[in-house]
Amino acid sequence: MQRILQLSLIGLSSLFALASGNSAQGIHTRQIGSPFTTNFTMYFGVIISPFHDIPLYTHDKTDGVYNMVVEIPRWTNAKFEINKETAMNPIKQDLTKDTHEPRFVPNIYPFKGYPWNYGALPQTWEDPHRITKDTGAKGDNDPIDVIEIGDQVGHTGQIKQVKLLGVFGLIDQGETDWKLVMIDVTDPLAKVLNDIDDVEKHKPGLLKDTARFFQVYKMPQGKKKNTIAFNNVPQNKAYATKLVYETHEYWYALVNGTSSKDSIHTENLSVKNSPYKISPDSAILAAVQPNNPLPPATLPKSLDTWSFVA
Ligand SMILES: *[C@@H]1O[C@H](CO)[C@@H](O)[C@H](O)[C@H]1NC(C)=O
Ligand SMILES: *[C@@H]1O[C@H](CO)[C@@H](O)[C@H](O)[C@H]1NC(C)=O
Ligand SMILES: CC(=O)N[C@H]1CO[C@H](CO)[C@@H](O)[C@@H]1O
Repeated sequence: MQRILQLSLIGLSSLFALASGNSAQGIHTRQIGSPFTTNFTMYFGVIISPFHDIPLYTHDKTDGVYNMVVEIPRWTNAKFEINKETAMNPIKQDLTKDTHEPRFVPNIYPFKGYPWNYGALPQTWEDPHRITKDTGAKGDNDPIDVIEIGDQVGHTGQIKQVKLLGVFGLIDQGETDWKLVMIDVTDPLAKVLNDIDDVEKHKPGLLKDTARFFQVYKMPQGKKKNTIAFNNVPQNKAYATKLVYETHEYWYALVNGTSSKDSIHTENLSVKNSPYKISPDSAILAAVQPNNPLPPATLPKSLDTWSFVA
């Protein structure tokens, strides 16, 4: 399996248009439109899919270090995410279900936006056609989510190299939505944080408050309190590692044409045996608008306030 999934980084580097070196961290982004509007779109490379073409493993399967795509920087509210329904899966701001306006997560007292850098692991997929045994709920149809607990405030579109510490089994509105707890390998604490128990030792309170955040963060919009599997207790690194491998297999079955992709865009430039592989001179890539970053729109006034939930 591992052999099949391994990507030729050398071949890929030309697609990535790397600034230097051959790591995924050097990937350029192309921005179109104003942040905090429905137009905002951030593409990766010239052009690749951050969902399918950025390798999951930074080195190989054995060292526990992965590439993370940062979607939402710490202390911010805009719900940026890898967009599955757009070709080449750029980052866009999620829209509210009812009014189709850009979605913001409220400031849940005492938090300001998201209390950690938030994003996803590329080349993973929580298969909605499968019920997860330990949660009793189906997958949420997204790449697996990451909370990155290091000191550095990240930026949207950043590729971080992160190590795995554990995982929360969030059941978000009836779907399994794992939240991996990870730390940037360059963080001063990365060397002493090796498993979930180390987090409480060095960052007391963080896990407990993270559990509460996920339970209540949708309540201000009138949604039910979320539940967390295993009585709100995060699982350890060994458990989380198995999940990453499993969601990586599910992703591979998605892009190799085995699993039904439904509305997901699976075009990619690098996945071996993928019927969705396209060439760098494809019309799909040529159709992407040129770089045209515009200044951000004004944030909603509601983001200057706190929401209190019982
Ligand atoms: C989005 O882009 C279109 C076309 O360029 C423009 O007419 C519209 O005003 C933009 N919308 C926002 C919210 O910026
Ligand atoms: C597709 O991926 C799945 C999951 O890894 C694997 O079992 C299957 O053999 C693969 N099929 C092809 C044609 O590569
Ligand atoms: C979904 C999609 O765009 N699939 C395309 C992927 O690339 C192959 C080969 O270029 C095409 O045949 C598919 O239509």
